[in-house]
Amino acid sequence: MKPYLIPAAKIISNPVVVFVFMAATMALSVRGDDAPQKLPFVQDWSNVALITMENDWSGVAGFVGYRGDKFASRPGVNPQTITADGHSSPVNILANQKNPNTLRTGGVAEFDNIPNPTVALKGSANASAPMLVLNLDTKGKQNIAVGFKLRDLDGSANNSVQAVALQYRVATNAAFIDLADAYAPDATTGPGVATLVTPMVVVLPAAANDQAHVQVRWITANAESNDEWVGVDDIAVIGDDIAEKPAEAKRSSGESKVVKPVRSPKELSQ
Ligand SMILES: [Ca+2]
Ligand SMILES: [Ca+2]
Ligand SMILES: [Ca+2]
Ligand SMILES: [Ca+2]
Repeated sequence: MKPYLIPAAKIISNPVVVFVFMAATMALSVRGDDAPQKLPFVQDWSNVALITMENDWSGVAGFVGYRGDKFASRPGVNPQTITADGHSSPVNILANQKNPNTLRTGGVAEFDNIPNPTVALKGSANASAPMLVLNLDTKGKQNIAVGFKLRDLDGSANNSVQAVALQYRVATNAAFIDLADAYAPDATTGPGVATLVTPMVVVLPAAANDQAHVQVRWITANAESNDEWVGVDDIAVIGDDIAEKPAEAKRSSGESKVVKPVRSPKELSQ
């Protein structure tokens, strides 16, 4: 960010610069939550100070949660089929929550007062398709791998078929594209059990390589019975550097590709 490099003395001596700088800083703070994040990127939600206020994502680089009101027409819709942009639904985070068993409100929540803090999703009649959106900058990267764990946090009597889908898009005004390999038909078990962990690793399609702005979205949908909280935890996104063409190849007219091996899911999870 160039403004931060301007010597303080010059800023103070120029009121116009001061005004422009303040305006730019304010704009950045408003958009800070959906600023694309460079790779490698990790978020395990262990810093419980990132989210402190209801519906405020400004402290969490790259993430915004939405409640997804009326995004599912009825209970039991497969969230893979919900691909519309979510910006029209309310920005949502139920901050500083203590107990997934008793938090009946659906939406996106931060459980920071449990042994392993996490952000989580739960559908309801109102929050019919809550979603968590991560903004990424993949410039110079390829083989973009997204790893995460879905955690059943809900040890209450609820025992729903709680499906969670992962989607992505490159243009932020396009429909999302579902990633079938990362679909969890039911990320929870029950009743009275909160132990299931579903680890996932998926390599994004090549369309996500080398892009200034890629969005990845986790989305669930109101289940037919009482929904359960599902944590979206231990998120890691990595990519391989796009190799420069060797000098020899640049001089010749032929297309010489440098192919790097894709990392296996086993390696990623280590
Ligand atoms: Ca965690
Ligand atoms: Ca918190
Ligand atoms: Ca459960
Ligand atoms: Ca339900």
